[in-house]
Amino acid sequence: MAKLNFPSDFVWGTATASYQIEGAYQEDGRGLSIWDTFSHTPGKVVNNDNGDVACDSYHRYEEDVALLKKLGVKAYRFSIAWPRIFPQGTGEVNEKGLDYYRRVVDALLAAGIEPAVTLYHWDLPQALQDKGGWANRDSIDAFVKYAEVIFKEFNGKIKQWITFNETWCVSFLSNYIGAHAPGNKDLQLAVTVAHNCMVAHGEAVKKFRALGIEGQIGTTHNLYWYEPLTTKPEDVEAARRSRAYYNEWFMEPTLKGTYPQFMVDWYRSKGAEVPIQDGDMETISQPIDFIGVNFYSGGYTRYKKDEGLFDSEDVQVGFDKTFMDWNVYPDGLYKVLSWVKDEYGDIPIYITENGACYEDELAEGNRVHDALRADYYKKHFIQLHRLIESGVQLKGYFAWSLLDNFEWAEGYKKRFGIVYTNYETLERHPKDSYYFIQKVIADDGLEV
Ligand code: GCO
Repeated sequence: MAKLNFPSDFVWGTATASYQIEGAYQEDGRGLSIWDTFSHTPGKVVNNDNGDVACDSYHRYEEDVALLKKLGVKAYRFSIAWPRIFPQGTGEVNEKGLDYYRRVVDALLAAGIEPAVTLYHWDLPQALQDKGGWANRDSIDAFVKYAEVIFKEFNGKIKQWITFNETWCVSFLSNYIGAHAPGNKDLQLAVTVAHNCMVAHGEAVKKFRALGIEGQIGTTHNLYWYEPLTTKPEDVEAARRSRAYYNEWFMEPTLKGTYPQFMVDWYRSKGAEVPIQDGDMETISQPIDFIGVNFYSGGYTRYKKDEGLFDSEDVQVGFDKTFMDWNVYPDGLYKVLSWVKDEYGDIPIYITENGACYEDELAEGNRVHDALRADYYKKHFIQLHRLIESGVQLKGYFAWSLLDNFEWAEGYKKRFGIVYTNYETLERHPKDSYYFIQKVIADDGLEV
C-alpha cells in the first residue's frame, strides 16, 4: 500500500446545475427556460420526466449545504438560472429570484464553502429562444447584462466564475444532434451557436475585468479522448476529427483565438461556415484565469466512409461501461489533460465535472452500496495525482454530482449522485461513494 498525497491547497468540490436540482419552476417569478419547453414536449425526455420539482433544492438547499459540509469539500459548483433573474431574458431584475441565490451563497459561506458559479448551464430564457436563441447575436448582449447583475451582486462573495458549461452541448448536442433543448438538427445552426456562445463568454470576461470584480473567471469545455484504432493514416485522421469536434473546436478559439483550419474546411465541405465578425476572435480569446474541463469518457475510433459527420466510427475494445454506456477511461483523463498542457501551456485547470452513472438501490438503513462508482472515482483520483506529479497545473476537482438529479434527456432514471435522491420523499441519503470521497478529503489523499 502506498499513499498518494494531494497538495493541501487542492480544491475538492462537487457540482450541480440549476435546472437539474432546483425545481420550483414557477415560483417567485421565475420565467420559463428552453428546458421547461423541451421537457414538457412529449417524447423528448425518457419517461417524459421534467425538472418541475427535481430535487427541490430551491426549498432544500440548506440540506444540500449540510451534506457538503459533512463531506468536507472546499468548494461547491452550482449554476444560476438566468430565467429566475430575468424571467424574459432581459428587462427588469426579478429580486425574488436573486434572493434565492443570496440565501444559497450566504449559507455556503457560513459553512466555510467557496461558491464556484456557472452563469450558463443550459437554461436559456424561452423568451430569448423565441427570438432565435443563441443564433441571434442579441442574446450575447442579454447574457452580458445578466452576467453584470450577478457579478455586481456577488462581488467579493463568489470568487470562482465559469461563464459557460460545455459549449459543445449547447451547440452541437442541442442544435445539430437535437437531443437537448431546443432540439434542432442543423449543422450551420450548431456552428453559429457555438461561435456566438464563445463570443458571449469573451464579452462577459471583458465586463468582469472592466468592473474590477474579485476572483477568477474561466469557461468549461467537455473534453474527450479518442485514440485511433490503428496507425493507418485514415484512422489517425478520423480520431483527430473526433477529438477536434469536442476539444480543439472550443479550446483553440478560447485559448489561442483561432479555429482549427482543418475543421473549418471539414465543416465547409458539409455546407457550414463560421460566422466570424470583426473582433470576434480577439473577444473570444480574452485572457482567462483557468480553464474548466468536464471529463467523462473517450475511446477508440477508426475511419469509415460516410459514417456520421466525420467519416469515423467508435470501436468497442473492451472498456468497462457505466450505466450511460460510456467507457470508463481514466487514462483518457491523463492523456487529455497532458495534451492541454502541451498544446496550451501552463494554464491552471479545474476539473469542473467528472463522475459516473450506475444503477443504485437503496439498501437497509438507507445506505447505497455503489462500489462501482467509488471505484470510478478512485481510478480517476489516481490520474489526478499522476497529472499533478507530471507538472500539469491542476488546481481542483468537482465531482459530478452532489445528488442524483434530472439527467436532461435521460430523466431521473440515470443517477450520477454521490448522494441518493429519493424522488418520492425528496430525502437525500449519502452513498458509499460519498463516504469514500469524504475520507480522501479528510486524509488529503488516498491509499492505493
Ligand atoms: C454536463 C452536465 C451535467 C450532466 C453530466 C452527466 O455538463 O454534461 O453538466 O449536467 O448531468 O455531464 O451527463
